[in-house]
Amino acid sequence: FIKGPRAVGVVGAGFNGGQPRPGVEQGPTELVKYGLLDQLKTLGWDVTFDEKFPVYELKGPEETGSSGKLKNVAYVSRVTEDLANTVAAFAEKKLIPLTLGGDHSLAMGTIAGTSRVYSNLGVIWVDAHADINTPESTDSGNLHGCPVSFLMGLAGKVPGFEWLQPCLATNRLVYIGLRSVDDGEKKILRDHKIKAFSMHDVDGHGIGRVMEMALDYLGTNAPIHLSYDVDGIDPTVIAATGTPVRGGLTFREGHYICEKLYETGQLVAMDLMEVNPSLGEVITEKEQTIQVGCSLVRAAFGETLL
Ligand code: 4U7
Ligand code: MN
Ligand code: MN
Ligand code: MN
Repeated sequence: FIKGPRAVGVVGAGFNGGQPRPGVEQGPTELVKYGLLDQLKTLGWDVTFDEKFPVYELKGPEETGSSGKLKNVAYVSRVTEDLANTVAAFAEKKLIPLTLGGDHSLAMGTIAGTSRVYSNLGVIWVDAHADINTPESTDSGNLHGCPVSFLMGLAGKVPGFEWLQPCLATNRLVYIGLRSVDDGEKKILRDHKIKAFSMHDVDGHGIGRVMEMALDYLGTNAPIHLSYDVDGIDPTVIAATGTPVRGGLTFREGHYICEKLYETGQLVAMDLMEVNPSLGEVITEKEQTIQVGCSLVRAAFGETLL
């Protein structure tokens, strides 16, 4: 279905500076160790990889400084700027950049990179979270919760991030899978009328209809960048990720999104983010029962996902 050459440029982005849990920088190494590159070759893809594979090291303590609430500003900025150049170079050569994360702050780099090469780029953002906090709205200060606002220019001018100019219009992104959106983020989504299919919408319409609506919204000829945070999928399937949230996409729903995009031939880049091989929480049946009990009562008393 893919038009043009079947060539993929794999970028290993072992990086954890956008959030506090170590281990996510090992995501790309583990994916490759498992055989991902050979699997792509078996599918008939010509696979190129970036020589920076696999880990983005911290240069020194000066990179871990804060700006307001935001943490590790210089570190995240340096790595994402570098990543933008790598991704843009692959895209210019008509390779499909496949970036293996690493935490989701990396999407500042990947989407900035593809947006340089493709005009009218659309983004499908699969995630439990909206990742659209601004320097003002963020509680955690973790930049993996902020990439969308930076890309859209909603973060204002952030000292240290001069390289990143607004490159994604608020009407060129669609979310799928949301179920843990901060109050400040809900307001941003409403104010800018950003297209979002929460898990409630996936339940109501089915994933087939959701994808139809998402593609219809972005345009059937638009190049599409898929930014896939594995925590969009339910923790019963994807446990080894830093910010799991129950009630996510099933194994099949998660795959359907990818399959449908392949079928359209519109996929021009993909990120697979937030794989943290060192995590995977075992929760007792008692804890789970109490948590789900509270969650059911909150749902019956007006808690909404968006
Ligand atoms: B991820 C959070 F407060 N919204 O800003 C934040 F809930 O890339 C979580 O989607 C962000 O995993 C999660 O820290 C970022 C929090
Ligand atoms: Mn997430
Ligand atoms: Mn994310
Ligand atoms: Mn996460």
